[in-house]
Amino acid sequence: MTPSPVFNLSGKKVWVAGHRGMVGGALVRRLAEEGCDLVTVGRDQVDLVRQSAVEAWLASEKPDCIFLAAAKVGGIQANNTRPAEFLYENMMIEANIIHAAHQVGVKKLVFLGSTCIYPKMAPQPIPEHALLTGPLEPTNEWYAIAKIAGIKLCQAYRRQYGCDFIAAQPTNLYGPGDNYDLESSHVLPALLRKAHEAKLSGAAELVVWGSGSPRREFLHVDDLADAVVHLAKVYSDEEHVNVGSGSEITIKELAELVCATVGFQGSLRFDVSKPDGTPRKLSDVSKLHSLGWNQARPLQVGLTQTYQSAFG
Ligand code: GFB
Repeated sequence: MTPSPVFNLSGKKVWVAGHRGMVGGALVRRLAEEGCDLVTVGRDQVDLVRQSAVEAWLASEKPDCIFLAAAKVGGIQANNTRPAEFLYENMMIEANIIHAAHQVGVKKLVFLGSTCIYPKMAPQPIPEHALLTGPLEPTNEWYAIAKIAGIKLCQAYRRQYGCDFIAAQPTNLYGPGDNYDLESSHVLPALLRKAHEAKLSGAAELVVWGSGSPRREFLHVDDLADAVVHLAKVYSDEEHVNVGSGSEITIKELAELVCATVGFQGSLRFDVSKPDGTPRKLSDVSKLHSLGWNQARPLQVGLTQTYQSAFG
């Protein structure tokens, strides 16, 4: 049974922080259905890493609700090679926005984390309470530490000041607005681009990073946005909530699915000089389901939609 809303978005002033990103863009699309007064601001006007800029913006806008989707994000290689940027920028963005939100009396804040917050060898599927029970995956521990700090900020401001700040932990995402740069992207857009270009050029093979054996869970970003808006309305508690599809696939299987979707008929070559990262990362989504959301589209459907909109 779906819990009754504890927060009504209709008529509220809502700021999507990070609206130019993949997640923020999806939230803006989804929130257009909620009858709220949406506000956004670009980095050219407010640099979220600067505390004074964030404080001035929030003091002038005074939103009722914030979706905190702004973040420095990237795939395994970007995370692994730019640790300072991933740790510093994410910690600053979160701390600035969460503290200033408290100062101006924001009624609801939803912080977006990531399933990489969990220990590398967490039990699968990963329950929310696995947080901080073991060492992190080294390729993304910088980003993970920043995201864990964001969850803890929400909890701390709830405990000390009674703020209704919640945290959602999306799994690996894909969809409109994704990054297709092969050096900094995640695996799914990278494979779509590689397969598309290989098909066009008539290449004999496609290079997949790592062994192909890691397992990942993928969620379409529009499904994520729908789940997060649902949580904003029905959820108010200290513990974060996993948001995933509940299904996993190996990277090799993903590469095969991408090749079939794109129509590339060459072979796969696995470049084991590249890192595998965490071996498995499947969210336990029973809490999300118990809160009344269970709408994830099948990967094959989302992949076809994404390929057509990005390359069709
Ligand atoms: O999506 P991805 O970059 O990030 O890589 P993570 C997932 C898996 O796909 C790894 C493999 O095992 C990669 O080695 N892979 C195969 C590829 N071919 C490719 C390719 O062409 N490009 C990329 N990028 N990967 C990220 C974290 O981890 O997940 C972030 O680094 C964040 O912090 C994000 O949490 C959701 O799933 O390993």
